[in-house]
Amino acid sequence: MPCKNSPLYGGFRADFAPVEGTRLASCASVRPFSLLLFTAACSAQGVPPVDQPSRGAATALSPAEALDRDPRPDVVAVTLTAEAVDRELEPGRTVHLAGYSGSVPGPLIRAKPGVLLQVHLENHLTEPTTLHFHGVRVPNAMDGVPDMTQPAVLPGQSFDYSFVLPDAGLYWYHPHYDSVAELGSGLYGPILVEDPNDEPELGDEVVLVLSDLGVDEHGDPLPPASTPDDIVSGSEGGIVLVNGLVHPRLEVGVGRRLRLRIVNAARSRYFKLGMAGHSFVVIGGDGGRFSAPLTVTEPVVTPGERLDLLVTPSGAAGSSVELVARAVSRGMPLPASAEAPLVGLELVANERSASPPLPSLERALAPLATAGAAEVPIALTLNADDTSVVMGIDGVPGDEAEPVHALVGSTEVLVVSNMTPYNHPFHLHGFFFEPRADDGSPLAVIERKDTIDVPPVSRVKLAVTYDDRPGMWMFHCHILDHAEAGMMGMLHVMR
Ligand SMILES: [Cu+2]
Repeated sequence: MPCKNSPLYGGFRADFAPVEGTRLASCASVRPFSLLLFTAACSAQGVPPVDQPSRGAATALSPAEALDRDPRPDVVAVTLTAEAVDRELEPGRTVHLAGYSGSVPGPLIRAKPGVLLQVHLENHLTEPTTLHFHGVRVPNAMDGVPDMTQPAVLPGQSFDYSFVLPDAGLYWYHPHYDSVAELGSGLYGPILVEDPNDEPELGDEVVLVLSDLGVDEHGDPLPPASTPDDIVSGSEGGIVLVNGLVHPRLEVGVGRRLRLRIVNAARSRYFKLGMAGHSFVVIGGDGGRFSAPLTVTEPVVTPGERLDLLVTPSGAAGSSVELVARAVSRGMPLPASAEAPLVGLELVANERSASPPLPSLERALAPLATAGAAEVPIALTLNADDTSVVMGIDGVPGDEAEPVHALVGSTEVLVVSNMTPYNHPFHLHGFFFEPRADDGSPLAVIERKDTIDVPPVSRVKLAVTYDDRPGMWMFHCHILDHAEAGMMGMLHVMR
C-alpha cells in the first residue's frame, strides 16, 4: 500500500489519503450484503432504456443506454443528435439545456474492447459542434478538434465518426467546439468499454456522470466567464448534477457492494468524494484498471478524469448514507466549491445474497520502458492584470506556441510544471500517459491516464509512448475557461 506521501498520484497525492494499515483483505471482509435498486428524485430523461444487458443490478441510476443499430457483435453503431433539451430540475423549475438525443447526459455507449464504434452525429443546434472522444485512443482524424482534425459540423449537418475502441475503461464524449458553452449547456455523455477480465461480482455497477450547471432566472445557461477574475476562477455552476439529476436517491441492498464508475464532465469543478465512516477501494481510473487497488477516504476526480470505485454502504435497512462532494479550493483563497450532496444511498433489506469478499484485484501492468527517454518540459503559465488574462504554455497562449514534436514509436517523459498558484487538470489527447515519481521512476501502482491534476507551483512527470497514430494532437487544461484563455498546446506526432 503506498504511503500518504508517495508521489503515486502526482498532483493527487495531497487529496488521496490511504487509510493507514488498511489492506484489501480487511476491506473485503465486510458484512453481509444484498440487492441494490434505484430510484431517482427527478424524472427520467426522455431516452428510453435500450436493449443491452448490464452487469450487476445497479443500472437504474446509470444514464439511459444508446441504441446499437448494428446487429453484428463486433460493431456498435449509434446516432447522437445534438439538440435543445428542456428539463424540469424540480417541480416548476425548467431549464433550457442542450443534450444528445433528448438526454442530459447523453446516452451511455456500452461496448467491449476491439469493437468498431460508429457514431453518426446530427447537429440540430444553432451553433457548430464536434465530438471529441475523451481518453479513447482514436485515429487523429476522429479526434473532433475543429479546424485541426476535421471541419466543425455546422447546424443542420452531420458527421460520421468510426474507430475501434482499443482499451477497456470509462471514457466520455463531448464537443470540442466552444467547449465552455457547449459542455456548460449539457453536451456530454459516457462510453463504457467493459473489461472482459474483470473479476465476477466486483460490485453492482452504476455509472455516475458528475457535472454542474449555472442558469439565469429564465433557466438559460449562464454565459461563459468573461472577466479576468472569473476566467482564472473557472466557471462553476451552482447546481450540482449527477446523471443530470439533482441529488438523486439510490436504494442499496444491505451488504451489497457498489462499483461506482465516475466521470467528471464539469467545466471547472473538482469533485472530492466522501462518505462519512467509509473509505473507497479505487481499482481503476482513466485508462482502465490499476496494477493494484488503493484504499482512499476522499478520492478526487478533476474535470475530464474518471474513477472506478468500490464501496459497501454500511448500515441497517431503513438507514441511509450520503455520497457527498467535499469542499475543494483549487488554489483559491476560499473554497471554490462548497460541500454538496451527490447521491442519497438508502439501505433496504432484500433477498439478494451478500457481495462476496473481494479477490486480490492485482493486474499485470508493466511500467513503460523509459531508459534514455527524453524529458519534454511543458510549463503552465498565467499572466493577468485587472483587464486581461493570458493563460498559456511556456508563457504564450496556445495558438502562438510552437508544437511539441515527437516520433511515432518513441517514449518520452512530459514534465508538466504548474507555474501558477491554481490547480490545473492537464489533459493529453489521443495517448495514455503513466504518472511517474519526481525522479522519473515508476510508481508503486501503475496507471494509464489521460488527465491529471497538477497542483499549484509543482510538477508532474508523465511517461508516454506514441503508438502509430501520427497527427496533430492537443494538450490542454481541462478547466475549460483556462483552455479558452490559452492554456492549450499541440503535440505533433510524426512518422
Ligand atoms: Cu487550468
